[in-house]
Amino acid sequence: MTASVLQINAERLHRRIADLGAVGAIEGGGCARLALTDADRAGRDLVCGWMRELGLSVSVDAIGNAVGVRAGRGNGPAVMTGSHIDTVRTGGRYDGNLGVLAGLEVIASLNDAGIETEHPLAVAFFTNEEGARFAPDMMGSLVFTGALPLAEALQTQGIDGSTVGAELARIGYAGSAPTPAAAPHAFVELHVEQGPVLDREGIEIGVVESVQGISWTEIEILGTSNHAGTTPMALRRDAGWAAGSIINFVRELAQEFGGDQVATVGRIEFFPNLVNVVPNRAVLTVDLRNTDEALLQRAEAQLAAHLDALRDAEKVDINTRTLARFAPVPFAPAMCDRIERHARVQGLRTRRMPSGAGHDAQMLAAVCPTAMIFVPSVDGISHNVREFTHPQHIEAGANVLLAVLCELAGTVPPAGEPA
Ligand code: HGY
Ligand code: MN
Ligand code: MN
Repeated sequence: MTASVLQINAERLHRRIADLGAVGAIEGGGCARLALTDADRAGRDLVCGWMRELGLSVSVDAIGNAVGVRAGRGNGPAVMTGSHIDTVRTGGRYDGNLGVLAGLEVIASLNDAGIETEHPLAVAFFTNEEGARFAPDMMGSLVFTGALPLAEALQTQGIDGSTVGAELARIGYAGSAPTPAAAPHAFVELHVEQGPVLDREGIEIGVVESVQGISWTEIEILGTSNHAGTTPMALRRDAGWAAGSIINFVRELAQEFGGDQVATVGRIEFFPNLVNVVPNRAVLTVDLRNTDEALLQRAEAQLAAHLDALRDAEKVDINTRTLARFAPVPFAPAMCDRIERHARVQGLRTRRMPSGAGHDAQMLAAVCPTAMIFVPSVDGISHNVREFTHPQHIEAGANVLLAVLCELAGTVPPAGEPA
């Protein structure tokens, strides 16, 4: 069989998605495998076992990224695919996982068909893509590509007071492979869209041309705790009220900007968090994103001005800490063309689009030709146990990935078969 007619084994891919989805399974069919937790370790162990079963040589680097390599005829840089297997606390079973497992399915299909490649093929999962426990997100791929120093990543403190370095060692994934890694020949990531566009338009394949800019800020507000019943409103320094003002402000900012602007306050804590005490401290996070860097900077400036106004109006102290800041990243046009061409050859409808979510591919794009393949998320739901992608779309995405990787890696048919 030649690579051009090769298809993935759908049943095997769905089985692996179900098996990995059972690790850290939570009610409603999702997974909770926050980075570097025991559940993440269990997922890592399972996937590394599958890599070894497929005959890949597996290496783990100093930030815990795992890479399985299938030898090619040549020994040049590998054509790489992959994603992440850590999840948010209310994760679905496709976010990240699909990209890694579809990569393994490509390897398994080439093994079954006895097809070699000129370039080696690699499948990777990157540490802490979500950034939910330890910010920033895409931490592993940042270190892999040299955009974040290893030492800085290892000393990052999480929302639970632990550190990346200690947790990595505790779960046994502080590897020895050097970082940054040598650049791959190319990188392609298959991922669920996590938004409503493809599902709404009835399109099977998204050709991702870019990833939008991301700005994460942690804001600490310091006021005065006081009695809820006896303290006149004019005498309050209410950190809780100030936090609420920020939540309202960012929603109004996004509505005023329109377009691709989005804004989220996802995490908030009050202290002492009691019904009858005016909060003296509030900590919250603001996630701002836009496809346009200039607009994202304008949104950040308007938020900063609002914080200044709060300092004056409520006499509170406000400290800010940047948790993540990435400008929009364009993908290689030739790689996008390649994905689009293979999808259309396979009779699939395609649409070009930006990614609303961050991905490891946006970091790999700095070191090699990179692009992404999206498949639809039903109702655009993600970071939610109800995340779902239809089996036929999973298969379509994996077959496009197979074709693109075979073209990039240069397939060599089995002996005796026509080229
Ligand atoms: O936040 C994101 O976009 C990704 O899920 N880490
Ligand atoms: Mn993801
Ligand atoms: Mn995610």
